Amino acid sequence: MALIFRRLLTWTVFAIFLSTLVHARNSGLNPDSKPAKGNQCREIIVRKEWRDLSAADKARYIGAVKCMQALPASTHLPGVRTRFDDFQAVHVALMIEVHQVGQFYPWHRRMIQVYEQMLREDCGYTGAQPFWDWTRDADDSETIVNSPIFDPVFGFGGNGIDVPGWAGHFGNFTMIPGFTGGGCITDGPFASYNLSVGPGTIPTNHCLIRAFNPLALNYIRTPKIEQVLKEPTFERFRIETEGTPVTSDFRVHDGGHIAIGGEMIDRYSSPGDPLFYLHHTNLDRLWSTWQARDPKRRLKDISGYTTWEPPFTNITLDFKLKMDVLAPLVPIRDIMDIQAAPSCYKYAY
Ligand SMILES: *[C@@H]1O[C@H](CO)[C@@H](O)[C@H](O)[C@H]1NC(C)=O
Ligand SMILES: *[C@@H]1O[C@H](CO)[C@@H](O)[C@H](O)[C@H]1NC(C)=O
Ligand SMILES: *[C@@H]1O[C@H](CO)[C@@H](O)[C@H](O)[C@H]1NC(C)=O
Ligand SMILES: [Cu+2]
Repeated sequence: MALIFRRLLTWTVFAIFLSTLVHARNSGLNPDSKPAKGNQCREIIVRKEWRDLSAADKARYIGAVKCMQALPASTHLPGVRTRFDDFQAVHVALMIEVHQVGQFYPWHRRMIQVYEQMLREDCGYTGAQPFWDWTRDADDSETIVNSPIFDPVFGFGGNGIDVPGWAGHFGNFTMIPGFTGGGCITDGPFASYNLSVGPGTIPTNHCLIRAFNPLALNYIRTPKIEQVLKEPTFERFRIETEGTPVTSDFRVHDGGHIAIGGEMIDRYSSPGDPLFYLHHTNLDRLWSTWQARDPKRRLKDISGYTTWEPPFTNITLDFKLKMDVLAPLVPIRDIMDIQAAPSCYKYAY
């Protein structure tokens, strides 16, 4: 028995050693973006889909988010009371700088990684940031109300109460059909947490609103995912996944926001819904899957303008991502590879 255990231990240590080597080799594919040296990870955490977490791990994640909602704020942005609000307010403050531009994907990757790090360092969470694999809900059913992500105990609570005629605005669309709900959520761990940042840019004391929209599931099914993973350049991948208002119809990024509705379709204050992080983590997973199909090229492929308005500048790997006082500036170069510091995570699938 002891011998078997010792062999197992030796094998585990050996396997960890081996995977370090393999990763060092992979990073070496990338000579002029210099990740190796200072960017090696001590540990790579594994991000899992929400329903693949154990009940205990779900409870630990929700507990850590509630911890963020009880910690004092670090920024001085309008409306903030807690650390959770800080992230929402940073997104409000930077909305125009980080959407429909080259830094859309890198900035959201960084935002989630800083959020994950705070859950771990300041709230004792030991797992990784979970993601919401849209296809698990959208492929088989016409309605998402039964999704485990909306479980009142082991999830984030359900739809808002019915507000007849609730109409959402997202991007250039003045009215999107198909919403249900539209009022305050009434169950789950976040029904008692009023937001103070948003809606939009105006700090207001308000409940978390949801408005499920089953029509949006058309945009987040497997065929759409397979289609965007075939895009040959980052430029096309970025536009074809971020969607409106750059594209005239919705894409996967829009689809997840609209499917949940309410605060989630507010382009400024959507991180007020804790599900924002599961949705955007899945978008990050999509980008990293796309990158992994041709790492030599795609770990360096970045493009797009840096602003909405002229004079236009093309983004480069040296462009610095900011997070107010929540984290130091990092150049895009440093977050291109999720398995290098400061990111240090991977996806379970
Ligand atoms: C939360 O916001 C709602 C309006 O959205 C309001 O009716 C309610 O009184 C607020 N609750 C608290 C405790 O401030
Ligand atoms: C949406 O609005 C932006 C900014 O006003 C504009 O540049 C873009 O062409 C519009 N897109 C569509 C699809 O109407
Ligand atoms: C910006 O990038 C586009 C597309 O890659 C290219 O056509 C254009 O010449 C670049 N502009 C500048 C100023 O480098
Ligand atoms: Cu955003």
